Amino acid sequence: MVLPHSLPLVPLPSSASVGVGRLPITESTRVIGDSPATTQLKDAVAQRTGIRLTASDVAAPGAIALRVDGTAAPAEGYRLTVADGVEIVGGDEAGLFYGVQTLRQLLSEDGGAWSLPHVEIVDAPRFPRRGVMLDVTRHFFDVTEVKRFIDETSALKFNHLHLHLSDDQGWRIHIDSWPKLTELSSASAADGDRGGYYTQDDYREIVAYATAHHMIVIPEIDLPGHTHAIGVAYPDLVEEPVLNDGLVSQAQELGQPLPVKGEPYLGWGVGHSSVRIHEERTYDFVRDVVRELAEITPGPYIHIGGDESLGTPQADFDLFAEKATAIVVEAGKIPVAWHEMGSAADIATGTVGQYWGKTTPEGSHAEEAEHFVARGGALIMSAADAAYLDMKYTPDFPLGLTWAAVIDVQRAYSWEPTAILDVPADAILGVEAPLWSETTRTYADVENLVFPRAGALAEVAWSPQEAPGRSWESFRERLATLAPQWRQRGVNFYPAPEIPWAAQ
Ligand code: TNX
Repeated sequence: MVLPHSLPLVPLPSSASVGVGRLPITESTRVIGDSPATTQLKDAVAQRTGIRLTASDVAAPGAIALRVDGTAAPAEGYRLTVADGVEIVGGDEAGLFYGVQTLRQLLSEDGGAWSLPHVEIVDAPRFPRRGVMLDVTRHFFDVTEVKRFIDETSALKFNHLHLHLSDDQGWRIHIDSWPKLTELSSASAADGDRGGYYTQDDYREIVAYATAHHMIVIPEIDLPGHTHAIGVAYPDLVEEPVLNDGLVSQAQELGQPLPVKGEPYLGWGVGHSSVRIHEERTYDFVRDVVRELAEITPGPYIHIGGDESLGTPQADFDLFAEKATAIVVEAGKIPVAWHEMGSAADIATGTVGQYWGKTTPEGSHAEEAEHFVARGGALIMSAADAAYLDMKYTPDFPLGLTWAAVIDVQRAYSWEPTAILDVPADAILGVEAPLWSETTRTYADVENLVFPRAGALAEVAWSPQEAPGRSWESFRERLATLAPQWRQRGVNFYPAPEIPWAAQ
């Protein structure tokens, strides 16, 4: 018998049974259905096999039929049957899209002939939130690169894209009411590299592309710290830099400059900047930025930052957290904040916290994160020593940092998001894997850190713990089968030695 987990699938489906035969896919295979997923399927098959499938309105032998039926599968779920023909039934359009991603991974070639294994898959995600984050501030990635990131992460069934749009090194989204942000503060990036920014039309284009791939975009404006770039454009909004010991010694070690108010900051140091907490103009600014972002963001969330505000006095930080989250609620969106904002007693009800502490919490991290739940919110788990895509794979890996951990593929795979904090299981929305971009000077560098670990995190977020094959041994065999697909699509993945990579 062929075991379900021997299927070449990442993430692992909830259940699968495998038959013995195979269904050939040829020029004469027809595609039936009128969903946008039909075109996505045809494009994916053409890209992988060179075969351009044609549409048909009527049943045809061996055809691939796609449809949505809300009674056949839950939201984002699907059933995929391969026998004399193929049927994919999505619980909704997203489910159908995920069924297509599964079919893509199942295609294989033997002696020039393409086919699919006979199989019956019933699948749905474990967590509703499966996110990736791209830091476009420390280094900037243009619209084409962000679309590539969406292509490759949505193929792994990620459904949220968090864009870190502002930080000390640059401001990356045009705001009509505060035009100097992009005029004066977008050209810079870490290490003196080239910056850039998105016009609101660029941003809309990203959102539309993400939507077509069933990803919700979460824009982040990081406040009240990580705001040096705001002061390059509008000096009256920010305080003088506060130099902490860690910052000074890190700058010395790396040979990087220290922040100077009003001048672009090109180093990697954190925790030195803060907006002015007691100026009403600061809140005019936050209100305008949030309003403009809300207008171009169809998704329900706006991320307001909150991490590492080491230069902001605690009481001021808490006051800011309360005001800023209330502003997001007023703008009709759900606030998201890094877990530190959970220190604020009256953080807006329903705010979603993003936990970036370790898998064994340190200091006040757990308490802060748990406070979001006490305030009627929920949590996204981004444990830095497991889910951070910017950590090195090995101690001497050329890209990445090590402050949280060295994270090989097995470590990214082997953690349990519900086992970290003392909250009810349903308070955990899911997982987000962030890519911070201090060390990634090109998009090829980004791909090298993201792949293959995003595959591991996709499985943590999608696959039920009890599914047969939800184990490292099975995962490494299945992950190996993605190599030929990634190579064909030009994905610059790191061929980690833990994985028995397939030649083809
Ligand atoms: C911490 S974790 C940060 C970022 C850095 C990252 C580098 C968190 C919410 N903030 O500002 O880019 O470490 O790993």
